[in-house]
Amino acid sequence: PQTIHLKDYTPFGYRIDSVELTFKLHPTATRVISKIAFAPNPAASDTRFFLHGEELELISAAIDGAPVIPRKVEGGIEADVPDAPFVWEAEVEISPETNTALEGLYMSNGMYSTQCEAEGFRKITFYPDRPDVMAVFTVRIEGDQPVLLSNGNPVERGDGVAVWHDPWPKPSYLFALVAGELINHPDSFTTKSGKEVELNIWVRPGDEDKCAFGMEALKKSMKWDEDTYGREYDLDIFNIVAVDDFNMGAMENKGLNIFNSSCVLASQATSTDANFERIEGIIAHEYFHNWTGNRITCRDWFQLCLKEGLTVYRDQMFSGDMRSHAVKRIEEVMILRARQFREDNGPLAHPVRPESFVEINNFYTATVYEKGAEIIGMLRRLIGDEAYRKGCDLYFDRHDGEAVTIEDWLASFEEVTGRDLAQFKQWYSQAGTPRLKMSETWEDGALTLNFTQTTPPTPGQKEKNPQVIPIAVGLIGPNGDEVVPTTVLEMTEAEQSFTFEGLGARPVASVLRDFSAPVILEREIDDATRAFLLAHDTDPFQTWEMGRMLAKDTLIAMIVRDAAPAPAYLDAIRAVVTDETQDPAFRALVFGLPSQDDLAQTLFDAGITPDPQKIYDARESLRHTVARHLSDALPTLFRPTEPGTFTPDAEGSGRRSLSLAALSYLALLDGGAAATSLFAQADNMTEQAGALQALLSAGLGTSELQAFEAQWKDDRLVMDKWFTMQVASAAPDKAAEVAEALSHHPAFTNKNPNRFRAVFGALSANHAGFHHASGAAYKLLADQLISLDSLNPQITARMSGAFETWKRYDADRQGMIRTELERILATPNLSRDTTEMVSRILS
Ligand code: DPP
Ligand code: ZN
Repeated sequence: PQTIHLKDYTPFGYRIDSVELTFKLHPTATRVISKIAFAPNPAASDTRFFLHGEELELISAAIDGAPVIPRKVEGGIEADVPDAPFVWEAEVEISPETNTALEGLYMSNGMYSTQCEAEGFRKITFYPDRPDVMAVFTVRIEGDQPVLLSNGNPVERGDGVAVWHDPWPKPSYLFALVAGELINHPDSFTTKSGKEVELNIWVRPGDEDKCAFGMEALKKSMKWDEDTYGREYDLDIFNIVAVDDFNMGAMENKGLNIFNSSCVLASQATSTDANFERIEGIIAHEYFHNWTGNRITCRDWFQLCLKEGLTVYRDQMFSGDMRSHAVKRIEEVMILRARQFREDNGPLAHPVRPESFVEINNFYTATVYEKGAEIIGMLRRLIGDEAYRKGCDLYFDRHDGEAVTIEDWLASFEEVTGRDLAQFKQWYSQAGTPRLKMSETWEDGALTLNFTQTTPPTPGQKEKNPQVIPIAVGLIGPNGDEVVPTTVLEMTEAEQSFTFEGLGARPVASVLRDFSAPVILEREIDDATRAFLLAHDTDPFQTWEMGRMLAKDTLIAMIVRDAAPAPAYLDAIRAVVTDETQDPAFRALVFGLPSQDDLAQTLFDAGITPDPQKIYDARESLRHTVARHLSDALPTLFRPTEPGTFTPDAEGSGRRSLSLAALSYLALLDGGAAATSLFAQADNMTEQAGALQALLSAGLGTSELQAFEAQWKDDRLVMDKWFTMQVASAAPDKAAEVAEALSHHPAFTNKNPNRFRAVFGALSANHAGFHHASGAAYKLLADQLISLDSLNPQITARMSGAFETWKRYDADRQGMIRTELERILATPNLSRDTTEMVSRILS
């Protein structure tokens, strides 16, 4: 397969004045007729007329009305064209029903749907399928489905036909079409300039009672983008469609967002609080793309973070405004560390703006998304809120309707601030997580913080330069009062010191408040100082972080030295979780233990080969100790929601998360009595699933598991939870067996990405089970990936990331994993997606 390089970018030789598409829908023989007005692009030097096309049967083609036979070339076709504007016409045939890759036009449960990002449009018709070619589309759909949707505004809605016109120029990856028997949940929104917009959420019959929450989230998002960024919606209609078979979470197609049903359908009985929170965030994310992604898009796929990092940042701020910034920030850091730091530490590490790729689908990563969002947060912290908003306004004004680059984005901020962002820009080009070492000196009322930054080598990048690191610091006096409020230190050198003068007594420094930069802070700090910060810091992230470090150190000592759990940790968490003055959601977060994967990475970083079984045993042992230590407090902390009072808001969700955290410890003491009764009484999925989870993780719950299946066998999304919970809570020596058995369950199918992930995503997330010494889980996952690859390369490639941490483990495990990876790679006709991923993991 061919490697594509950022440095090789050249503009396309033609611009497009208009696109007219006609779809004659048929499950195995859909006809797509295209009429495209091209004109030479004066800005381009390469005049080759190449159109992408894959898996298309060409029926006919014509240029300016005269039939032509284009030349077939790798990945598409070429033709000789006039040196003046011309009209290209083509008719192709495609087969949506047999399209299991879920890319292009495909069928899912009897409905037609599309997914074109990144390069799916080339499976629909011949086209310059690249984001820098933007055009105005008119789409005619002929089909006997009652609902026929595409982008833009409806022009004609008749029997068996619909015509849609999208006035905003867009790249092909934002094209969408949906046809099926769908029911809408309608509403409307009046924009700040008084324009009324029709809103719809379209679902399969039976799901119409699960749309109200998503609709509220959409309206809040529309309002928030007006209030916070001054961005207004720009069409007469905004449609959202729920689709069962979908590779991603959702897709921001212009005016027609398509969602994985798991990311939009919500109800008290079937969705957990975490589902509600995620749905609200994803609806916002896709809506926000209308400006950051659609109106202004990416010049090429190397710039993916331009729209994704920024839009993730925007959805994070939205969720913080809707819920709690403190809790949201802690959750973001947990995800960043679990996914992005993990990626950055292994063979798949890559810059936020990669320099080359084989298959772009492999770069929809935690690095592009989550680290991309952190970069926006750092930029804002460095230049301040006002300059950030001014820079955004300038970016929107200057580039509306264009396909641009990271350089264009940064130039807007350089202009409004007069700053040179050249060094800052390295956050986009340098892979790897910077290590920030800190020491302190205290002399004559002055506290000096000395920092050193280094970034370890990553694939293809041995040498690293110092980066710009905003370090938010506050100082707490010995009596617990804050003596210096949060100050942002701007580190630009490899080594740098910052001094705070005129201090009476030596304060304790609270460093990297709000996790002000995506770095690993290495700081000598004793348990007493941590406990002091945990009790007195004004920064919620730091208090949580201190609790987390105490927990981690305790676990590491238990794993490495068979130490007993540290009293400092046990006392500290008791103080926080029983403190009724604090937010229950925050207390629940402090209650949670670090993940096994996190502990494995920490051990590896300390030069110790992680033993997954030992990690599991230590964590289980600590769970029992915490349960006993807090046995008096648990019954009061466990407070089930009064039947009939459920609300899916931050307040209710926080209360339930603390209560359920308590329940999971209680289940270790009471033989499952409290959980069993909650399971029977709960009127919401959060508590029903939480009770079942508590039972399963205490080794109980067999009959509840059966009852759950009987109750929910007809609900696809709830059944995904049923599959996941069993694999996630299986004992290390049983995990592969449980997953294997579930893969033979009549409701299992590898054609539905949600179901496949429910079982095999859960298997790879069960750390001790996946890495069990028998190697059974490695083999099972490899078998599954090999059979999935020919159906759905995108999901196969993504899930092969389960092996990305293989170099952490002992020689036996490494040998077994290498065997499986090589076996996958030797599969005949392995997809480009999986070939690239597995090769990178092995290298
Ligand atoms: N649908 C994916 C997202 O919104 C890709 N654009 O992030
Ligand atoms: Zn996105």
